[in-house]
Amino acid sequence: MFSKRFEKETFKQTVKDNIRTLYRKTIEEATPQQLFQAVSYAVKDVIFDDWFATQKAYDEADAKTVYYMSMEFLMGRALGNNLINMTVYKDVKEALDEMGIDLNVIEDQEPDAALGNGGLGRLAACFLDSLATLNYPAYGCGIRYRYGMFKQKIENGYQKEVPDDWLREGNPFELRREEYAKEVRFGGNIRFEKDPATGKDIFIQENYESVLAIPYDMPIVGYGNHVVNTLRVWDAKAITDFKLDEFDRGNYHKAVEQENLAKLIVDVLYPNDNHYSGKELRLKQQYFFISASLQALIAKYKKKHDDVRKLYEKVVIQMNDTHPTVAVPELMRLLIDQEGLNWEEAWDVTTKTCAYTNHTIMAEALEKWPIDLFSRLLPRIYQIVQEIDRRFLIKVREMYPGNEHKVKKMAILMDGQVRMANMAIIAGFSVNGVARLHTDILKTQQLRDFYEMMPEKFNNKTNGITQRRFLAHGNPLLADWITDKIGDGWITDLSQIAKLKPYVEDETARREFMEIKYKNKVRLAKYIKEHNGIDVDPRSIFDVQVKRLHEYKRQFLNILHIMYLYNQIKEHPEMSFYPRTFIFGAKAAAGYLRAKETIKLINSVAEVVNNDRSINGKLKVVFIEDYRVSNAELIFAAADVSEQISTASKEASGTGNMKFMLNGAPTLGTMDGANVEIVQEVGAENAFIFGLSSEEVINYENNGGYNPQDIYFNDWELKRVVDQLMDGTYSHGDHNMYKNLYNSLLNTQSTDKADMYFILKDFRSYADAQKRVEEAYRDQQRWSRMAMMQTACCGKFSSDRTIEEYVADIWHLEKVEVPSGQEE
Ligand code: BZD
Repeated sequence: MFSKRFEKETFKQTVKDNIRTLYRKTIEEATPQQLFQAVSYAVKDVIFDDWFATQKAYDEADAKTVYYMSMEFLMGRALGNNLINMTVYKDVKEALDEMGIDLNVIEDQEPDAALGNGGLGRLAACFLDSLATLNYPAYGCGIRYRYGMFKQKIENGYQKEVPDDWLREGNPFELRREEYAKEVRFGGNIRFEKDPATGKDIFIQENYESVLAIPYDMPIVGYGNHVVNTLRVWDAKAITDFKLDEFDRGNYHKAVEQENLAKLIVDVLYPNDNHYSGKELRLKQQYFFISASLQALIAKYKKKHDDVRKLYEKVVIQMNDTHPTVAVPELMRLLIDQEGLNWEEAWDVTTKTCAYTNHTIMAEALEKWPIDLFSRLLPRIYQIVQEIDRRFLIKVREMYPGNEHKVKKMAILMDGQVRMANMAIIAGFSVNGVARLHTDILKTQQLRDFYEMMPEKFNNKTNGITQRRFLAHGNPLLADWITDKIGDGWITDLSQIAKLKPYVEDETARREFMEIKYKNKVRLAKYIKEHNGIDVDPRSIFDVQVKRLHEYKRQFLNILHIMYLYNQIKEHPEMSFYPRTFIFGAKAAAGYLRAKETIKLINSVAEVVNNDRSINGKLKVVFIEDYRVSNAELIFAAADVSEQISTASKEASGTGNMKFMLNGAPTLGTMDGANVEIVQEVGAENAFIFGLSSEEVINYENNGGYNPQDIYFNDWELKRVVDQLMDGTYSHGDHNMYKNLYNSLLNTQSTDKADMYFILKDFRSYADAQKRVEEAYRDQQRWSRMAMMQTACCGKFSSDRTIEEYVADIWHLEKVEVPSGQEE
């Protein structure tokens, strides 16, 4: 149907047929949700033909495949993106229009696949899109959480978490593959025997619990190339079926337990980002999907190859942070216990197959499992970890004789804990950071000992984002305008967007660019009105900070500055002030007190400021509820200013920064993560940079911090803002509402250092940068140049570029051409 030419009438008929067979209704009678299902099934048929053709082409090419192992894939919605990548979005829109159906409304029926927290999970999704678009054989491997990232409701200014029942209406784009189910075992004890025939040790796991892992495959459509890769997410099911007629006490209890275990394992995504919680269930989730994925990939390899010692020639495993690191000992186990390799052979395979990406330097995010928990849950795996550690420490002592300090820092097992990052580095053949600054900090600070011992492993892969979702789909007006000017090559080669640079000096082009921005602001204003009931003026500056709520990301700095501006406007009503709309979107981990208090503060400031008629609407504050991939697409398109204000050295890369840039919003930020590279591409004159450098921050930290009281008592305007946290201004007189936030700045009641994230220290520099934003915006000619330069200079930040670097330096894959599945 979509092969060479899209056949509109056939498509329309298929949608009608689907409505009739699925729901026994006519188009007119169908609900929007039913229409979404019917359209999706029509699309899915076409995708499935290409899917099988792709797998066949890969099989024939016997191509090396990357397995991207990740606890998170933050996919967002599939329908619109699939249509974009099949290059039929406009055709389908037109066909549906003729049937009286609005594609936008249909798309809005689809729940986001929110199987991730934030940057790390969304990066995995962008990578899958790029891999398929670039013709590389790839699998994403993860978990099919029953409940994804919670839905956020704001009640009385507070965040409330609501379960995300994303599968309620069924997922039209998934395929259950019962025939590829794998068993995964937990707990019990290990007995070992000598094999009388070979004399080898055999390890037998007894008294274990087990679950059956069932894969669901989701198609990942490449752009315009008929490639359809696979995201494989695992569901869990009890192995012993409930046979009530075989009822007896022991069996019954065991059956109930296994049923519960299976349900529990895949029940819910842990909603913590950049924070390690140490929950047993989390480790179960990790081992569950890793064991199943590795069993499946070895079985697939063995269909075509008989020597598993050469696995690394056809398979590479990328571990997305340490969460999948149990892949190292599990691969060792499968190779030794199931495939009969000896230790040296298995180690050779494992260390040539596994690679590790680090996403954070935050100490509280490091995974360190208590040994007693780890060894109880994964007894055989623990034995293998002990042996990996033992052999590694021999090497450390050889290289650094007498240096037990090194041993202590680099061991996997230390102080009763299993340190997953150390294991990933020791076993991985590649260790990469996600932006240049981040990788440099890893080498010189966090992972310095490892870097000194094995520098050849370390490399940088600056993150990127897919322009297909965040421009072609999210900002169709700008996408069409760009294609008009420079052709559509940018869709698969973002470096071509540099061809826009000459237009920066073209006044008409600049006016058109700004008109598109304005229309996107109107679109967002409408969304805000519908969802928040707040009127915002699309002529005001849209100043946006959307990302997870975390202290190091400093939403607190942003809102303190808004409180400061409000004081100024009240005090000097005559002062010239360009109208601003401050837009926030952020979810806080459910147990993160200060983060939740920050949300309440933002909403309270919004309430006061938005309802103060005396300021003539100069200032508006909006907190967008339930920030997620689908509304992010609208938000990036409408932003004037991109707030990237993390404490320097803390944000490994950031990827939202790149999405704003793509959509023409200059960065207001610190020299942190990928901001550094953004500034390099766009030029310092086209960014608003402020604050301490990462060296300065690290310096303070190594010398016990700084004293925020010095600033507090010497800057009365800032002191007044901080005091307003406690004086009831934003709490209807309640003096305790923000005490955790207040204390985090100045002291005292807490065990943390005061102002750990240098908010007061950076405040003045931030306020100055904000002044420069206002000045720049007032000069619309200057601003339009600056805005256009963002889009024109963002070529580097495509995930296509990132993936090509992974391929060239780490994965060594080859492209496979795929004929259309429709043409057979
Ligand atoms: O990864 C993020 C970093 O904070 C960003 O700087 C970076 O751009 C992206 C992509 O590399 N890290 C996360 O998003 N981390 C998590 O979400 C996470 C989830 C569970 C446990 C620990 C961290």
